Amino acid sequence: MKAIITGVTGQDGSHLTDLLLEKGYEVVGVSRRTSTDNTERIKHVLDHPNFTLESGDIADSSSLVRILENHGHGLQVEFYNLAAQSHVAESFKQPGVTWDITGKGVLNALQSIVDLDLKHIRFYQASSSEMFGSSFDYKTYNVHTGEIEQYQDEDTKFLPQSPYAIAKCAAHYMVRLFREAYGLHASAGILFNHEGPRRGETFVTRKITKWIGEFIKWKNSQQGVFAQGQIGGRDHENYIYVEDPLNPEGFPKLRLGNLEASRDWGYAGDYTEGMWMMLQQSQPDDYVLCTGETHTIRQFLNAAFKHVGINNWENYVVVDPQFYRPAEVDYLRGKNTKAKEKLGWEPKHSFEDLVKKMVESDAQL
Ligand code: NDP
Ligand code: GDR
Repeated sequence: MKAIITGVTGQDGSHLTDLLLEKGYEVVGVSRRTSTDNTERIKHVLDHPNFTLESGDIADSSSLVRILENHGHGLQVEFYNLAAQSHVAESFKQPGVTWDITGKGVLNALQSIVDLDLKHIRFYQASSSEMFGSSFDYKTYNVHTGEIEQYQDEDTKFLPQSPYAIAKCAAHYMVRLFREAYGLHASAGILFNHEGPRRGETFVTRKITKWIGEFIKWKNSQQGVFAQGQIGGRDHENYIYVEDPLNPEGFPKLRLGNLEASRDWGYAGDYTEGMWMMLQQSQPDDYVLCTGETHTIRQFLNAAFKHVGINNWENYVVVDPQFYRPAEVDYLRGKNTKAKEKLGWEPKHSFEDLVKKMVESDAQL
C-alpha cells in the first residue's frame, strides 16, 4: 500500500501521514520549496523508513508527472490532495495564487493521472464546507413553535463567498467530472472546520489558544499584582498591565475580527481517518464530515478562557476591523448522516475536548 500526499507539511497532511504509517503504508509526501523550513509538523517522521519526502508543487504539472511516474505504479496507490492556499481571508488578498493552487492545482493532478494512464490510483480531494457559503437547508424541528434547524449536507447547494471557496467549488466539480468521464476512483470529502494543536497559527481557534498560552507565560513572569489597575499614561484599550508603577511593559490584547460567525469545529485527527475511509470504499463518492454542532467565535473564546480560569475574556480581546473579511460565511453546521451510515465514521472528540486539547497544548498545562 502506497500513499502520495500533497500538502503533507500542513495540519491534515501531518495527521494523515501518522495514520497511514501506523497502518503500514509507504508514504510519499510532496512538499514545495520554501525559503525557511516547512517540515515542523512532520519532523518526527522524516527518518521513518516508510516515509519519503519529494519536492513538488501542485501548481507545476511537470513536478506532479515526475512524482507520479516514480511512485504511481503498483497495485494499491492512493493520492490525497491536501495542498491548498487554505486561508480564506488571504484568498481575498491573493485571489490569483489561490486559484492556481487551490483550483487549477487539482486539475493538474487529475489530468496527470489520466495522461500517464495511472487510472488505478484512488484519489481524495480536500473539499470544504466553505463551498456552501451563505447557503443552507433547514428542517422544522418543533412543529408547535415553528423553530427550524439550519444545516448543510451533500445535497445543499453551493453559494461560495470567497476566492478560496470558488476555487474549491471548481476543484470539487473537476473531481466529479473525472470520476464520470474517465472512471477514476476519485472522492471528495466536504470537510467542516477541523482544528487541533497543529492548526496554523492564523486560523481563529489556534490564534486564540496560542495567545492564551503566551499570555499565561507573560503573566507568570510578572512580579506585580496582576489586575486591570489604572496607572496613569497606560493604554488600557490595547494592553494588559500588572499594577506595578515600575513596570511599564504591557501585554498586547488579542485582536480578532467578526466574533458572531458560527462554525462546526471538530478535531483534525478524527477527520483524516474519514479521508482514509473514503478511499477504502469500492465506489468513489462525496461525503460531508462534521460534528453536527455549531458554536460562535464568542463561544469558543468563552470556553478557551474559562479553561485557564478567566471568566471575563471581553477585557482581553479587541475587535479590530482589519480582521473583517470583504464577505463572510455566517453559519456552518453540517449533517454527517451519510458518512455515519456508509463509512461508519463518527467524530470522537467533542467541542469541549477540542478546546481543552488546544489550550492545554499552547499553555503547557
Ligand atoms: P494547511 O494550510 O495547514 O496546509 C496546506 C498545505 O498545502 C501545506 O502543506 C502547504 O505547504 C501546502 N501547499 C500550499 N501551496 C502548495 C503548492 N503550491 N504546492 C504544494 N503544496 C502546497 O491546511 P490544512 O491541513 O488545514 O487543510 C488541508 C486541506 O484541506 C486544504 O486543501 C484545505 O483547503 C482543506 N480543508 C481544510 C479544512 C480545515 O478545517 N482544516 C476544512 C476543509 C478543507 P507549506 O507548508 O509549504 O505552506
Ligand atoms: P475559516 O477559518 O475561514 O472558517 O476556514 P478561520 O479560522 O480563518 O475563520 C473562522 C471564522 O472566524 C472569524 N474570525 C477570524 N478568523 C481569523 N482567521 N482570524 C481572526 O482574527 C478572526 N476573527 C474572527 C472569521 O471571520 C470566520 O468567520 C477554515 C480553513 O481551514 C479553510 O481552509 C477550510 O476550508 C474551512 O475552515 C472549512
